[in-house]
Amino acid sequence: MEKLAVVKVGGSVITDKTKNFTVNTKNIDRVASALKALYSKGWSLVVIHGGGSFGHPVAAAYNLNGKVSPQRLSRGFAEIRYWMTVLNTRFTRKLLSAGVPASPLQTSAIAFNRDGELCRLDTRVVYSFLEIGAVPVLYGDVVVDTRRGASILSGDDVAARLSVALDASRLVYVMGAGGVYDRPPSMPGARLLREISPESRLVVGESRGVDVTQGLRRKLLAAFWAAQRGVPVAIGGVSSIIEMVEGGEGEYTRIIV
Ligand code: IP8
Repeated sequence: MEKLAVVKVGGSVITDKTKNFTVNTKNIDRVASALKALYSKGWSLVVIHGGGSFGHPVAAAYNLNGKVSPQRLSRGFAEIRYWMTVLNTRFTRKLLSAGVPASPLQTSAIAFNRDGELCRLDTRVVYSFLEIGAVPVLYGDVVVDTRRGASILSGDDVAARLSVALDASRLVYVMGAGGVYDRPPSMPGARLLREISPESRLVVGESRGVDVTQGLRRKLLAAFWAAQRGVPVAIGGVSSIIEMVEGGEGEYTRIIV
């Protein structure tokens, strides 16, 4: 498929990570209008969003990535599934209103983890959505884990895996900070890095709010994994979505391998 972009929108972009179950309407509107512009220009899009203040606090409360009793596990599974569906519905509604044929696609219905790592993903469903011109909207989710019962699957990993499986022309990570900095962006003198490679020496700080999937660290590993398999990858803020997908000049970070 020509002109296919996989776009992961961070939970820190579409929710307020400091206030549980709160969406960031302004940012969602900005994401929606950028995606609409790309769709109108003929881009096929796969969108994946993160858990933000809907998924992460609930996953932490039920210790879903640690040791839990079977009762806590099934209850936690159900609660996270519920809250991620709520966030996905609210996000998708906005995309639809902006004119993007966004179609919710439950990640846990097509993915399995093994010991906390993605081991199986049915990409045929995603591909068939694209074939009819729909924009599948997946998300980081709690999934069945063949060893632990259930565990968290980050949207960062789903995005990387899909971009390689679907041979995407671009993988884009949209995050709250406008890209990758040489040190945490809140530190004085922090500088946006235009290019990074797996060899780059970075000081990665802690994410704001609760983050059970290790924030930037995990995102970079996923980004390097896809780039090493031939997918051009960019990481940046909401204002650079179009440039990142089209590969134009802009204030964002490219992955070089
Ligand atoms: O925010 C995690 O996805 P991410 C999803 O993309 C949950 O890492 C349920 C915490």
